[in-house]
This record gives sequence, C-alpha cells and structure tokens, in this order.
Amino acid sequence: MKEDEAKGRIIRLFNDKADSFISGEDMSAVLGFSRASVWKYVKKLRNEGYAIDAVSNVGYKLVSSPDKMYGYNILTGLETKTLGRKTIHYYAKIVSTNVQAYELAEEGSPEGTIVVAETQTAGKGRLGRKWISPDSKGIYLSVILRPEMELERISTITLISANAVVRAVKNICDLSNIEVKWPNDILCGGKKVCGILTEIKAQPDSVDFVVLGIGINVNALEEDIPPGGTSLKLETGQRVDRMDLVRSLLKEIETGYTTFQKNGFGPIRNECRELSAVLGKNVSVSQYTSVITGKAIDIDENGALVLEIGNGRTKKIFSGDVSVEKVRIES
Ligand code: BT5
Repeated sequence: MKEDEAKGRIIRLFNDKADSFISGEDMSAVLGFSRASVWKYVKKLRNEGYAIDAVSNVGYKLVSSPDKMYGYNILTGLETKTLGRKTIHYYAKIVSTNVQAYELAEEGSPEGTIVVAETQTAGKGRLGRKWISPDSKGIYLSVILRPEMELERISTITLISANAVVRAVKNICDLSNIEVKWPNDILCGGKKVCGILTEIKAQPDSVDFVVLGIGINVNALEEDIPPGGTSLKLETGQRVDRMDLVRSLLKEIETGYTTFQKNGFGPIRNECRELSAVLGKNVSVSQYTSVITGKAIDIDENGALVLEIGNGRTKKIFSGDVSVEKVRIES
C-alpha cells in the first residue's frame, strides 16, 4: 500500500472515531496493517503536523490536524469520481502548479491528476502576469484534463470552472456578492478573489490536454495581496477551511465538466448569465493592441462575450481583459 493511502486511511479512522481513543490493536485490525506499521505512520503523521496523543494500554487519539493541503488529507472526504482520484501531487513550495502540471501532462499523466501547493514562487497569470500566492493562505491548484472537444470550444472550460468556483465558495461560505467577471476572474464585492489560467496543448484538429489552474485567496490578509484583491476571510470576517473548500471545488468542477460533456454548454451558459458581473453593463475590453467598448449583452453558445457596439451592431469577444465602466453622474 502506498504511504499516502495508508496515512489517509488512518486519518479517516481517527475522524470516524472523533474525540475518542482507538487502541493500536483495533487500528491494526481495521486497517489490516501490523501494529508496528500503525506506529510508523503515526510518527510520520506527527512529523507532518498532526497532533496525535498516544497513551500506553489505551491507544491513539487525533487532537488536531495541520492546515496543510496534503493529498491524502484532500482525499479524506473527497466526493469526486475522477478528479484527484489517481494522483494529487503536493508541494510545500513550487514555481507554479501550472508549469508542473503541464510537464506532468506532457509525460502522460492522466485526466484528473492534480498539482497543489502551499505557495508559488512565480505563480502565473495570463499574458506573463503574476499570481501572488501567500503561503498557506490560499488554494493554488492545477488540474490536468484531457477533453474530447473542438479547439474553438476549449475556452468554455474556463467558464465552467469559474462557475464551479462560485458554487464551491457558496457551499462553504455565507457569501452572496460573488460573481464572475468574464472570462476568468471571480469577484467578491467587486474585488478579485480568484483567477483562473487555462493552458492548452493542441494539434490543429485535436486537444492533447488542458491544464486548468485556479488561484483563490482564502485566508489572506489585505497586506498579502495586491490592491484590488480580496480574500474569503476578508469578505466573511472568518477563517475559511481550505480543505473543505478544495474538496467542494473539485466536486463542482467535475459536475460542471461532466454536465458539459453530456449536455453541452447550454445549461452552463445559463449559469454563466446568472453569475455574470458584466452582462447588462458598459464595458471596455483590452486586447493585445486594441480596446473595444460596448454593452455586454450575452455569452454565446461557445462562451464568447457578446458586445453591443452601437447602431444595432454586435461583436463577439473571445479573449481579453474586461473592465466595467463606471457610471458617470453628471449634474
Ligand atoms: C489570472 O490572471 O487571474 C490567473 C491566475 C491563475 C493563478 C493560478 S494559481 C494556480 C495556477 N498556477 C499558476 O501558476 N497559476 C494558476 P490575470 O487575469 O492575468 O490576472 C493577473 C493579475 O491579477 C495580476 O496582474 C494582478 O493584478 C492580479 N493579482 C495577482 N495576484 C493576485 C491575488 N493573489 N489576488 C488578487 N489579484 C491578484
């Protein structure tokens, strides 16, 4: 049995027994390993920050768990079928979970493989921008997907995931002012709480893989993140359990992704409209060399943003940075 699997099973057993001691003998009978192995894994778990009481002739009791995103810890209570089921690669510190996941995908890692880190030294945003990743205060996660879909529809994965982030946050936190700023920002009270970076390797007619990267400010404080950003803790006034959130997030991404594969973009498109921070507003969209302004009126069947640009004309936007124009009150 792999070490992570053994540690995960021990944690699950402790959780099932909540505040009571379990004898080494019972543990070894339930888990099917020797008492010496039970003791070996208990020591390893202690080294990873778990406080475990051991009383001779009584047994073991889990007193507290560390706030760490260990793979086996995420797996305890994870309700997905594919995401995270094969491998969760955990790093205390990494350059970028997306860079790592991209390499793993090139080496053939299967769909659902996850890379997660406590901090990133060069977290990536779009177009060479940075994602600031305060240590152990956020979720920095990349998922390898191998979708069978046409290249032109691939940007819908970002939208599917953005909706999943909103659903996951609402499952865990009491927050209603959370919206998606097309295509890849999640805003809370107008401030950025999450960013998504979807990277693709594709052939002209097929997609090899997608690396879906998600960064969420969970327990970060104002001084940890750039101006214009916020965190779930800042918005709710309470510390948020990252483990609960990441499990919910993986489940919601899987639900959105499976719905899309079965029923297409239709149901997701409706949700995109409901959660949108930009529809009905005047926006400007910066692209590489130009800025387009107009009123955002819809998200089309491929996930493009539809702008009304005057004289009844519309324009579809496939990528860019959207800013909502401030309402000017003239007196
Ligand atoms: C994004 O880019 O928002 C995509 C961010 C994706 C980050 C995840 S973390 C896990 C995975 N691994 C990676 O290496 N990346 C992904 P963009 O729309 O280009 O926004 C970047 C801009 O957001 C920056 O230029 C800053 O202005 C702002 N920003 C950076 N860090 C932030 C933070 N922690 N909170 C709020 N805003 C931030």
